Amino acid sequence: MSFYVTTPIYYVNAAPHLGHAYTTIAADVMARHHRQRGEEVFFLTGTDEHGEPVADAAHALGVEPQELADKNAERFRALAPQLSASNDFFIRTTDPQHEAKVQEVLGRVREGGYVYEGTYEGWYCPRCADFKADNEIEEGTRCPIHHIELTREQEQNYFFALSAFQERLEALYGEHERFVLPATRRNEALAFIRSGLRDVPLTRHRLRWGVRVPWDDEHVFYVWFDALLNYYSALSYARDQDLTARLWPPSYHLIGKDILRFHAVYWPALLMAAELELPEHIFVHGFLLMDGEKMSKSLGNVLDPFAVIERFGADALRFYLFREVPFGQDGSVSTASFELRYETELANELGNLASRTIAMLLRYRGGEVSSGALDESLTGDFSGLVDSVSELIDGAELTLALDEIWRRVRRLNRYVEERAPWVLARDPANAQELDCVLRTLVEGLRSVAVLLWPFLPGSSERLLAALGASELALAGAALGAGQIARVQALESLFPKDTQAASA
Ligand code: ME8
Repeated sequence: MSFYVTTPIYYVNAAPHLGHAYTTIAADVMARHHRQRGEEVFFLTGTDEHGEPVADAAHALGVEPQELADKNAERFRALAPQLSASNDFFIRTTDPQHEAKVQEVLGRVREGGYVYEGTYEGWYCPRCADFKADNEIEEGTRCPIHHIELTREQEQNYFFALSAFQERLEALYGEHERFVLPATRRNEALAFIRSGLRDVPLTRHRLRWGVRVPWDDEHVFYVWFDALLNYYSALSYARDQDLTARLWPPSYHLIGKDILRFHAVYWPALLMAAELELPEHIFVHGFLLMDGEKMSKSLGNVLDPFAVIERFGADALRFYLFREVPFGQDGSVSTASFELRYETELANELGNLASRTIAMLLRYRGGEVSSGALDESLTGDFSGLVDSVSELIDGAELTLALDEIWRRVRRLNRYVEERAPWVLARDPANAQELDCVLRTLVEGLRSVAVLLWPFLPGSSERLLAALGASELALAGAALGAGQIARVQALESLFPKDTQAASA
């Protein structure tokens, strides 16, 4: 079994921000979960460095595009480890191996008869690097996404015969209900296809900053075709050996809703033209809305991922984003709601559960955990949990998966209150019962920690180390599958005094 997941490659025209962090974390959660299943996983992210978005930004700064690309690509590369993202490779579209692969594949598309010369005339947004159809234009001939004025382009181009794939794309959507997820995005893409596909420019004549077209020196490839092919090219040079046969096609492309058409329409058509297998799923998430209506005292009013990580750690950011905004939908994020969730959920619910459980075992049993059966009043509430979390993550339902686990964190907290070990500890006649309660509790804690690892990798590892149970495999995640012998003291997982955390 292999699992290949990608993020979009990000434009290097500006610095990384929370939106980029969001998709990268989502891909990381999926990658980590599949590694826990023992699958061969490949997680790809990187930067999109050609085309007008970058050339124009460099021009405005008075530097060469390559210089801007080099500088900002490093910032994106550095973002991944800051987020605790475990990507297997970081691709840059200025990598010579990528450029050669783009030339090879698009040369093949031309040989297949899907490329012809023509004149493009129409509206173009240089920030999207996108040709806009008349019905996509905002009032005042503006871009519906960037709200800047569109330019009128007329140039001699090579075209990609997208319209030749009309029927095959409709058939693809008919046969593979879950090719694009969620269903609302699938319907949107299908409606676009059904409205009638027009051929699109494959090359640009005026622009110099791009991959050279091998059959015509005057042209570079249109940046979107160059960019999309990163998902394919990376496998051929990320390692010493070519991984394509082992890992192609991708299991999941994760993207934001802004780039749906490129991925859900152009990309499968291009792959069909190149006779390559299609990805299994494209999951389209919503937008994080950063209006920050409510201001937090310590973080200001814009949720800056770097500030959050520095003060609260990457885990807290990872958790917050998937708790706060249902993955797949748009949703607002703010520093105030971040701090609220940190305190009420991470610190009070999970952090306290861990510290109380360990503290009671240390106080009443010198850290030793007895062996024997678990308390059936709790085990029933955990049955089927591992499978349901796996199923949800299979469908990229990250918020629902996290919610399933979190309901068990809350269940464990209620269990502590129900069984009140501190009351049991007063009477030696209850020793057996106390042993059973503590054993059940610590095993429940282990189970949720293993399941939470994709979301909270650092905290889960610390917690599991304190439980002397560092095994992360999902096969051993179920409540009752483990046997903890003794626990060790654990420093607060989510300190409320975050100055201390960052010190
Ligand atoms: O489009 N909320 O790059 P890009 C959620 N280079 N996600 C967001 C977001 C927000 N507010 N803002 C950005 C490009 N994103 C192309 C992609 S792929 C072959 C080429 C995330 O730097 C989201 O994943 O504009 C979105 O699709 C992506 O960043 C756009 O990044």
